[in-house]
Amino acid sequence: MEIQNVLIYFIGTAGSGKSTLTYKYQQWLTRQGFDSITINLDPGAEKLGYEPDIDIREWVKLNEIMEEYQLGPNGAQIVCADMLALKINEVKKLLGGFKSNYVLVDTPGQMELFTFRKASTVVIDTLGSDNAVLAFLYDPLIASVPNGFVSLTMLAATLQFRFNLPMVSLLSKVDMIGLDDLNKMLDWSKDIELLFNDYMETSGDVTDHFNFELLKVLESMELIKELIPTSSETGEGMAEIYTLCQNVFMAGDDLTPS
Ligand SMILES: Nc1nc2c(ncn2[C@@H]2O[C@H](COP(=O)(O)OP(=O)(O)O)[C@@H](O)[C@H]2O)c(=O)[nH]1
Ligand SMILES: [Mg+2]
Repeated sequence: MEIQNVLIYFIGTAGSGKSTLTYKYQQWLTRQGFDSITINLDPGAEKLGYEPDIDIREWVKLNEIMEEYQLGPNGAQIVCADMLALKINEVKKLLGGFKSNYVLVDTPGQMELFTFRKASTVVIDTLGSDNAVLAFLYDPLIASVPNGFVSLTMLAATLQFRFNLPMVSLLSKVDMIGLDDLNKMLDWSKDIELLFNDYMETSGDVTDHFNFELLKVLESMELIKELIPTSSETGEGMAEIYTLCQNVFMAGDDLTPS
């Protein structure tokens, strides 16, 4: 059975590896015989490292907005984030010209701009939310301590709350970390008691602000679930991303290349 225009939004904190993974996952899909296209939604991207098929910078560019409105980078980022919504119909028009199994969306470097501005809900609705999935990247440099891990999970919760879309959770850049750290994060993602105990051990007297019930709620919302280790450097995890997205949209049916 063939599906078309499934949208995967790669979302994560700045530097978590969204752009690199967008490109590497496209290369992986191509090798498997699947068509895919990439959309860059980051108006501030200076070097993407790949040529997106559709690029928001054609219409909205951070340095031009800074100049035109006499703004610093922070103010201009906000204007850009809102202008995404004004130009998204152009993106949609171009998208209509492609026939692809997968549309890989590389989101803005500063995640909070995409998460909190109303424009991003317009973007998601316009491009089509029926067949969209969020791929949330846990940056291992943040997630390797318990409070970093929990903070990222709460960010994921915020995304789920804002967009109400299915979400898959990936641990990115795993080639950069040691096996002990990797196993620790994977264990936390499967065992909230272990996460809680490690948190208590490392956080000393600030534990008043945190309790086990919160982790139970996050787990019951399916926000703490087994992380998929990925690396754009080694290619680890690409097949697993495919399988996860498959499960979201196809209830596990196999998808044969067109
Ligand atoms: N070693 C390694 N570096 C990575 C990986 N993914 C991204 N990077 C590097 O991390 C930095 C940030 O990546 P980028 O994709 O631009 O992150 P973004 O801000 O989330 O789009 C870049 O220098 C990348 O080369 C990975 O899987 N392994
Ligand atoms: Mg990027």
